[in-house]
Amino acid sequence: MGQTIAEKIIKAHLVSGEPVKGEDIGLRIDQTLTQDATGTMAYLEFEAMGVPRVKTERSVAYIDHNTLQTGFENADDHRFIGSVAKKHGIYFSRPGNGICHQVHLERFGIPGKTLIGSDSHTPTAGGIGMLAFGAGGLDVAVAMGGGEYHITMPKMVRINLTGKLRDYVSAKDVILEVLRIMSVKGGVGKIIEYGGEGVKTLSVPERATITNMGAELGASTSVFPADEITREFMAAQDREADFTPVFADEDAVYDEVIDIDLSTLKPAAAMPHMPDNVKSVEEIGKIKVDQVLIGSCTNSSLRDMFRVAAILKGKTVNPDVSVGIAPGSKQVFNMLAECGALADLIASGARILECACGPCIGMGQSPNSGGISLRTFNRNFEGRSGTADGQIFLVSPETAAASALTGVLTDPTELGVAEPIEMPEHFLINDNMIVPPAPVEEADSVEILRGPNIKPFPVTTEMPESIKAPAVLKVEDNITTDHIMPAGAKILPYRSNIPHLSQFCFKQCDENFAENCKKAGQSVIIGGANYGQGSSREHAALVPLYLGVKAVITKSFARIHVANLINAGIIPLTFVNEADYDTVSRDDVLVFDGIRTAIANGDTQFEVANETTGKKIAVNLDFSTRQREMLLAGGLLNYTKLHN
Ligand code: MIC
Ligand code: SF4
Repeated sequence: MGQTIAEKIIKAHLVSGEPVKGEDIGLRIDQTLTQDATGTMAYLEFEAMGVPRVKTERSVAYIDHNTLQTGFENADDHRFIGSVAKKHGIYFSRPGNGICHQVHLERFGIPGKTLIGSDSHTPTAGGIGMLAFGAGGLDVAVAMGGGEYHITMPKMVRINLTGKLRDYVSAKDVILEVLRIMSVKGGVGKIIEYGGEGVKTLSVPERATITNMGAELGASTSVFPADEITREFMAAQDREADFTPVFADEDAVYDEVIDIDLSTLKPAAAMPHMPDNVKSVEEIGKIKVDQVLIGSCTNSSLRDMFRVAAILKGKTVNPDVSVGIAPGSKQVFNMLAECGALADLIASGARILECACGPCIGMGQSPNSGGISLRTFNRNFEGRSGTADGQIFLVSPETAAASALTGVLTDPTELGVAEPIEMPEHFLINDNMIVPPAPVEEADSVEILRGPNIKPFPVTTEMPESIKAPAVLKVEDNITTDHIMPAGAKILPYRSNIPHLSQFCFKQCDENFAENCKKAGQSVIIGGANYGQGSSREHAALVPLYLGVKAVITKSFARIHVANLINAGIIPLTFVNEADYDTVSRDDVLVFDGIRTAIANGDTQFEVANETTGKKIAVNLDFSTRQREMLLAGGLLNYTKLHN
């Protein structure tokens, strides 16, 4: 039987388990990446493991998230990461060099290899045929130490692309269509592979836009074949030697097939406040716009910037719209400057931002009260922009640029025929902002620079035999990690200071969450479906751990978050009967009598007693053997220590 792309790469990297759908498998990881908002914690964890030098083929530490330096915290964390990188064999991409996923695609990604990154959009590298997963910092630390990365063998979905996109319809519209079809839960437990004749019409950056937002589907990852177009891209990056073709077999078998005819797609937008709330721009109509932001790891390539520059050239942005543009990398920025397109952007009145995540993670550029903001980003969760009532629409660079001129949401196909975009045969290669690690013989003398913002991470203890705790919080479906542990300019600087962060936990859902947890000592959270979707931030598990959360019971979990909970030693449970969700109320006291023995014995179900109502709640203990051992040990760090 033929194999899919993912099956081939998994087989070549399989260290433990059988690649049977639903089974736990351990993979050898060739490359890792971190960014600064999750990196400080990941490197503290790596240090705690006591491994002197990374064992991967390539590990890169990027500084791209916390670049707004309103105090010493971010700058200190950057210096800490830089020094750890130097000492332990990690390449360090300095602030200003660009967004991790964009730079990794340009300079480091290799088709057919595996990559994990402490950022949920790591699957961007699937655009060049890499099997790339977003993961918690601790998983990345373990992989840097040479450990396996564990996932549940996913189902395989094929998205069959035919036809060709019309002028001014773009890759963003493709992934928005996939989101419309599959929803933010539709990708859970699946790898999405793109294939078909239409693939040949898409450049590498366009493919990367599509794999990037596979994260919003909840998918394990997304991947394109590595073909002649990939080879050309890599050759233009002076990296042809790293190219290997990667294809699915003709007779590969998929669990699900979705057909999309590119030529029928229209410019689309994801409306507030979910990436799957998709309608065509035409259907939404010409609503007035207050802000337009172009950039982020989804849409900040040279191709995207050229398209925007061509639309804005010789024109002025609408007087009522604030327009910001952040090129994705120094390479993109530099090339825009050299060819004069940057001058067109500046002349139009756009505000040029540094090449970093910036407004995507609420680091500046929050919109006005109730403001409508069109963004080429990937997430429009409520409050993420930094303005609680901001209305964020996710659109393509073409739609963003056209609307920046008119001041209303505008279908860019109204612009008529698009000038073809000439991509350079050779990108400008200058890696002077990537600092290589110190040679092994000098590593000992590298001093780690630790600022006062770095606080130790919460201590985990072995799981007790029984737990008795109140349900301090009950939340709905689709709770994101932005709800659990908000980001933004005011909070992100404390990513290495869990005690300080804890006061912001779940603030959007319950002002007094942190206080209530502290009062209760230990506690339980009740959630709906797809709990923990969105970011890979392990802080959404570490902070509840610090606050005494012992278990989370939900209808279902998002993949990375459930792994982070287990890594932190918090028990993730799902209702056997979803209707039981309605039988638990906030503050009910729940008793988990004999939970340790049940998990140790390999039981697949367990009864939680609701002491307040007298009812019993059946929950699933849906864990692999390794996950059971981790939970019993009190998390991955304790487990790793036990097994080394
Ligand atoms: C995000 O887009 O939410 C982030 C910031 O990149 C996160 C990582 C984080 O929370 O630090 C992600 O997607 O993993
Ligand atoms: Fe950065 Fe936004 Fe991409 Fe996250 S989604 S890596 S914050 S640009």
